[in-house]
Amino acid sequence: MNKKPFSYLYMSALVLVVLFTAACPLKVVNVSAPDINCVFDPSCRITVTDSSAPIPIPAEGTNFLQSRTFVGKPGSPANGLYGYEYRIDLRNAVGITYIPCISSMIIEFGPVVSTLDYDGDGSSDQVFVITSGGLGSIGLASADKIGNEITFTFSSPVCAGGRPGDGQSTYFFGLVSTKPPGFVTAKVKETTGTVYNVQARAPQKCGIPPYNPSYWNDGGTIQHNNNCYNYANNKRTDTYAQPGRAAGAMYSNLTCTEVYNAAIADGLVPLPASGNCPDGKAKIALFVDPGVDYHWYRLDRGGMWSHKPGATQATNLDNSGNPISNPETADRCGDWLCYTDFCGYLCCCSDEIQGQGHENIN
Ligand SMILES: [Ca+2]
Repeated sequence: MNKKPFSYLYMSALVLVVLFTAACPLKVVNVSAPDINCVFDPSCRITVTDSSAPIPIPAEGTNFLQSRTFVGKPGSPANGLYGYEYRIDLRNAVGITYIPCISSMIIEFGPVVSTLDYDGDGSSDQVFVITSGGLGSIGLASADKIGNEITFTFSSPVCAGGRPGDGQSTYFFGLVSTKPPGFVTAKVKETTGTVYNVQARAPQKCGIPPYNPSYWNDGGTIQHNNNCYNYANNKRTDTYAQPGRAAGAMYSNLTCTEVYNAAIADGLVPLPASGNCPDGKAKIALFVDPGVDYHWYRLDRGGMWSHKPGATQATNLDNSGNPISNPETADRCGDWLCYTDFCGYLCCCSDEIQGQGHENIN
């Protein structure tokens, strides 16, 4: 294990990390409906999926956070991208002991598409607010991104009313991702400072990586410090990650049961009976050479499997030099190691980008 001395080089790396995680204001523009739909559909008509969840503020009546999603159609600027719109509606919420108001909302959204021109002024934008032709009356003061989280601060507090129908709603505000929707927990903040967890929809964090061995086969730091478990999870740690170690539950014997359970302790989930991983997760397979070693394979976006034996190069070939359509039938025996035992499949939160998987492994 290489331990690097604490150095000024390391300190400057830390400073850089801090700079890159600082709040980043997104460019917000006002738009009108149905014009905004033309960004997503050549006929300017979009088909939407709506969901909503109540916000547990101290109020009677009804209130909700609405999540609206749609897909960019061929021939439109947003072809193949996913549109997301949100709206907080307190119009029919009635304060009980006081009139509650909401000041901001935080949602884990991930990368925001920044190449589309929503207001038609010729320059690209990141967030749009539908200030005419749609519901609501309150816009955004700002949208700030820190890491994967975006804080939407409303231009004025969104308040319940003294009787049904007297409360307020935000306008729809929207943004675009390359990833399809999944359920997340948004944080909605009252002006009192109280934060409420509310179900919403946002881009799925997980994704399936393509086979791209050049990232891993650098002949240096990445290749030599990331093993089959790193590769299967598509997460570079440079620590030769061991199943269960990050969770303090590392295997102690090289058996299927122990290594499989150690991976579960890391947060990976057994493959459902359907055979398909949920929530955009990636499918990986575990084998052991009992008492000697374990080995992992991953299913890439193209439908074929690949692996990275220890510190050697990532490859999509088995030990006989054949492409791997099924790791259970692949040749898994070499001169020294023979991974005879199939332990099962697991699902992990990988990513489309090499090395950027989201599981907490180490
Ligand atoms: Ca613009």
